[in-house]
Amino acid sequence: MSRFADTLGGATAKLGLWQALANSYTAEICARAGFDWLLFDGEHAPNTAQTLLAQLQAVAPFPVEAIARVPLGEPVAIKQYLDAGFRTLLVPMVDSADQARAIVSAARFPPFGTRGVASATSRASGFGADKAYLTTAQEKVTLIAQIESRAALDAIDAIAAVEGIDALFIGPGDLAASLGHLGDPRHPEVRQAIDHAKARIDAAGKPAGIFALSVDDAKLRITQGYRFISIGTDIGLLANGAAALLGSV
Ligand code: 3PY
Ligand code: MG
Repeated sequence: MSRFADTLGGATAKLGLWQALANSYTAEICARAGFDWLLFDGEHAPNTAQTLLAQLQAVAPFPVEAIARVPLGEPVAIKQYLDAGFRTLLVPMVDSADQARAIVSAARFPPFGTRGVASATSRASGFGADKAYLTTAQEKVTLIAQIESRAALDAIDAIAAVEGIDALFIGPGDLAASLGHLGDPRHPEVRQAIDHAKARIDAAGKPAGIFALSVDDAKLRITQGYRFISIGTDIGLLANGAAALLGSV
């Protein structure tokens, strides 16, 4: 399977679904639906490395990219998630180029970085079956930095220029909060900031992704040239479906 970053240049945007139920059964159901990617959330959802692993295993038979969001851009979660077999990581709250460089370092084995070594005991290496894993792991990994604060907006050119940061993903919720509009990601100032961020990511020649706020917002983001878009959440589908069913009978 191609590296996720290498699939983002195609004619159509890659559409994803946010997984916040922290559940392998529902992950498997969602994987069947045909999304290009699913995001398993280690930042806000009640996940552990073990629940994330169960979800990764549940979706393995399907042609869907399993992306994991680490709780924070620090080495422990980055190595655990990569060792479990996630190839694509979304890192929240990346506010500076230094942070971005530290994230890249944590995801690469020496001499290219500082990732701790577990080879024969990691699922990522096929429990040792992939003899070349240590030297080829880096070629399979996609790192995505989240842009979701005023500081990140200020540093966006430098963050986007970091070698090893493959794509940037705008988080409207935290960005709104950081700009003084908590809970109002549709505020004009937030919209403007998002458009500015997208333009700077484009200028850096890197793929831009975003969390869409609604179906209409997702369609808008497609026309704006975002390369990967979260178009909904597992919780939203369940909550809306449950309420709609009850209301319709
Ligand atoms: C945010 O909106 O802040 C997110 O992290 C999700 O995209
Ligand atoms: Mg966020």
